[in-house]
Amino acid sequence: MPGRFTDDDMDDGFPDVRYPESRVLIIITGGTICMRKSENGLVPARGFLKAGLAPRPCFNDGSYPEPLEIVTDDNGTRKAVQSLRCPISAYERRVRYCVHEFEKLLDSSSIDAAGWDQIAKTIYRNYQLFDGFVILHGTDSLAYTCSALSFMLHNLGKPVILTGSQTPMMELQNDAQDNLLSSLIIAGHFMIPEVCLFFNYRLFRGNRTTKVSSDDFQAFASPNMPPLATVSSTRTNVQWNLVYRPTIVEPFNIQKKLDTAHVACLRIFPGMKPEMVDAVLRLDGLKGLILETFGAGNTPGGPDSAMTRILADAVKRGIVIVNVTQCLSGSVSPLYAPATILGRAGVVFGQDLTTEAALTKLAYLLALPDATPSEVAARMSVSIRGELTESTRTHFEHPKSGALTPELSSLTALGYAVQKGDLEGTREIIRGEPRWLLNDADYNLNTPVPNQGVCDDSTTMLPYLWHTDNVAAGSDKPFPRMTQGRLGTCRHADLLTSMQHLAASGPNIDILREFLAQGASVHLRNRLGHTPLYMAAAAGLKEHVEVLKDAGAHLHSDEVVAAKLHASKGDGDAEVWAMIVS
Ligand code: ASN
Repeated sequence: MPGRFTDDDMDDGFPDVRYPESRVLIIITGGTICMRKSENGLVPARGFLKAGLAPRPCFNDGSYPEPLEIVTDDNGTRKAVQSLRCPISAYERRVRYCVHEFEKLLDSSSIDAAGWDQIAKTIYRNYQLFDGFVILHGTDSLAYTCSALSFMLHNLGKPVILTGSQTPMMELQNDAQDNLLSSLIIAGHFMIPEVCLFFNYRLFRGNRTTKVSSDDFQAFASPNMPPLATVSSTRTNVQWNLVYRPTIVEPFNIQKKLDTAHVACLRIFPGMKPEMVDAVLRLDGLKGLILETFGAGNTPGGPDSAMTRILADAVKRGIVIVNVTQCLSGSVSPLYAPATILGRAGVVFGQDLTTEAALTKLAYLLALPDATPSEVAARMSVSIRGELTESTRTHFEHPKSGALTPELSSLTALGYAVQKGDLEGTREIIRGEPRWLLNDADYNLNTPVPNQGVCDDSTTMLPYLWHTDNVAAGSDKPFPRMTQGRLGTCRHADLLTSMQHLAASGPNIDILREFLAQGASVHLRNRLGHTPLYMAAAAGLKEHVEVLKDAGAHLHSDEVVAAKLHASKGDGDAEVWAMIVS
């Protein structure tokens, strides 16, 4: 029965595989979504889980599962908190979640760098316990917080979705319920390793957003980049080819303490006195300025004007000045003389950065240890988290021609090469557009969980991968379960998941490294709930385990019990099991 554990499952701590379960932590910082009326107007109120979520059937299937543990401080102190489960989704998966409310809930107009640290630290402490994170936040400064977090969270491998609402959850007609429910479902179903903003049926890359309405339900826009996903009545459509993935083989980490105290933002207007700009640039301790210019990056005055001299002098004094446009969409560029002159004066072209992204990026870069003005300036005009469009960069785009199509046969060949340990063969298949292959493989999937119960894990997946190959080669069936498979019963998502798992337990460690370097997720789990790390340990592959751990892999909470059991019973390679449970 859905929601129950079978006897078999209870042995190893894994839930009923027919309905895999994801765990999501909801972090509440405040905002209209959790507000109630007071004599001073709307103010954020505590007790959101009990008052706002538990009474609503879409957030509570009535099963009242065991409490979940969350980590509350840097010493690793754990606290058990009530958890709730959403009903089974259209993807035949359940999302179980719990809530962490900040001590002091804010109207987001009061958030600052300390608040961003608090959010980043909460994610960091609880990273290994949850599959994804949803952050409830007011809309006023939401685009700033999304941008700041996108830079602060290094090598993020899991979804972090910020949302809020224009109307409190407690109002009869509200946008709070849909925004939160969709965010929860996306965080619990789709491995989008980005800081995202969800609002009004659209999921955006957070650092591309800006608030465009103070009262419409459509409060946010991402003028220079299409949404990462849209939610319609029947499905969530993820644009996998747009999803940004870290490709540095390092674990998740955070950078705290953005330097918002030494940056400023100034909007140019017709007739603005140069002295005014000079006064800002001479503020005590100022290290960086975002200059909001006209159109494609223009300011009043020519090469010999007072304005240009003031800006050039400030750059010489070590102040990083970044040119962004006042327009809602488009980029700054040296198209017109005024912008070209600014560039010659040392003002950095911020391309199509939003002001929110430019300001928080500058505060982030200035806070990095040993940041020099020239290094900060150089990094401001290149993308570090997909926050701007680099004119020369094309690798997020869908290939036009000449590249491998994501057909099942190609994936089968890839699976064969991975399994054989054929690094050159693997490279050959993914050559040219490596990221695209991984991205586009799941671009077509959109469904991370198969409906059919045929593909149980990567071991049973293997026959599917080998099936076409063997049929083509006219050879015998190498796997006993091969005949169970019919091509087409597995979705591409299973195949993609399978690739990572095959690489994690395959013979050639360099293939695993290659996959990681191309942005493959170490957190994707197969239908039995197993991570690549678990599969590598089960195969007794010490070096693979080390590489995966270096890339930030960890056991899912569901796997810990089983892994400890294997370690204590001395199953397989006890030393390798011990490496992942310690
Ligand atoms: N003032 C509120 C806030 O930003 C606005 C909202 O959330 N809709 O906290």
